[in-house]
Amino acid sequence: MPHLPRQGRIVVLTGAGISKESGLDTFRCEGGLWSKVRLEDVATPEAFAANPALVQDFYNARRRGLQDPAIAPNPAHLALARLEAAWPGEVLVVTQNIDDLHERAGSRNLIHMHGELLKVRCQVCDDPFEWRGDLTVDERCPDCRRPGRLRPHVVWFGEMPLAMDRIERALMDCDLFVSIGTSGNVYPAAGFVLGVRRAGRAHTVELNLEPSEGASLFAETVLGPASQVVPAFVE
Ligand code: BJW
Repeated sequence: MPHLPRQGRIVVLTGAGISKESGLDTFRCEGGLWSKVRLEDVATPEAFAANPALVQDFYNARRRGLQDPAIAPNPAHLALARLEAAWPGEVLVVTQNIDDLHERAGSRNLIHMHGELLKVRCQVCDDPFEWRGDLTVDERCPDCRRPGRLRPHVVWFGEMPLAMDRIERALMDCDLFVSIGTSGNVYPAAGFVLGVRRAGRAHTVELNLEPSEGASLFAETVLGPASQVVPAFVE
C-alpha cells in the first residue's frame, strides 16, 4: 500500500476479474460471457424490448449460478473488506459487478454502478427490490400489480450507470484510486482514471491479470491474479 495520510480517501474500482477466481465468468476474456452470447441480444434496452424472454433467461441463469453454494468471495474480496474495516479514512468500493461477493465478504461502503443481479425493478414503480428466483415475462409487480413490467436491476449499454454524482465526487476527492480486474473497455468506468489524473491529487494503481486498455494512464501497475495481488497490496 503506498504511503497515505491516515485520513486518506481510497476509491477502489472493481470489475469482473475480481470475481473470476470465485467461479464467475468475465465478459471479454477467452471463454467469457460475450463469447457465448451476443451483448446486442441481451445487454441493451432494445434487446429487452425485442425479446424479453431471452434476456430474462440470460439473467435467470446467472442468478441461479450466483446462488450456487460453490460461489463465494475469494481472498481479493476479503482483503478489500478488511481494508475498509481497518483504514482510519474512507474506503469506497465502486463495483461494475452485479454479483454480491463484495457484500458477502463484508464490504459496506459499496456502490454497484451497473446494478445488482439479485434485484429486479418495476419499470413503472422504479424501486429495486430483492429477487432470488427466476423472473418470467408476465410476472406481476408486487406493488402496482401490473404484469410484464419487471426487469433485471442492471445497467445495459446506452443506460446511465447508477450513483454517478456520488462516484464523481469521490473520484475528485480521493488520495488513492485503485482499479482491479477490469479491462477498461466500458465507459464511463474506463474514464475514471483519467478524471482522477486530471484532478491531479491521487496516486493511481492498476491491479490486473493483464494490462487494461488504459494501463498507461496508471502511475503504478501490478500484474497477477486478484486473489494474490489484492491481499498483497492491501496488507
Ligand atoms: C483478472 C482475472 C483475475 C481476469 N484476477 N484480473 C464514451 C464515454 C461514455 C460512454 C461511452 C463512450 N463510448 C461508448 C460509450 C457507451 C458505452 C460503452 O462504454 N461502450 C463501449 C463498448 C465502447 N457505455 C454505456 O452505454 C454505459 N452508459 C453510459 O455511458 O451512459 C452515458 C454516460 C456518459 C457519461 C457519464 C455517465 C453516463 C453503460 C455501460 C453498461 C455496461 N453494462 C455491462 C452489463 C451489466 C449487467 C451484466 O452484468 O449483465 O456491464 S457490459 C459488461 O462490461 C458489464 C461489466 O460491468 C462491464 C465491464 O466489464 P469488465 O468488468 O471490465 O470485464 P471484462 O471481461 O471486460 O474484463 C475482465 C478483466 O479482468 C480483464 O482485464 C482481465 O485481464 C481481468 N482478469 N481474470 C485479476 N483472476
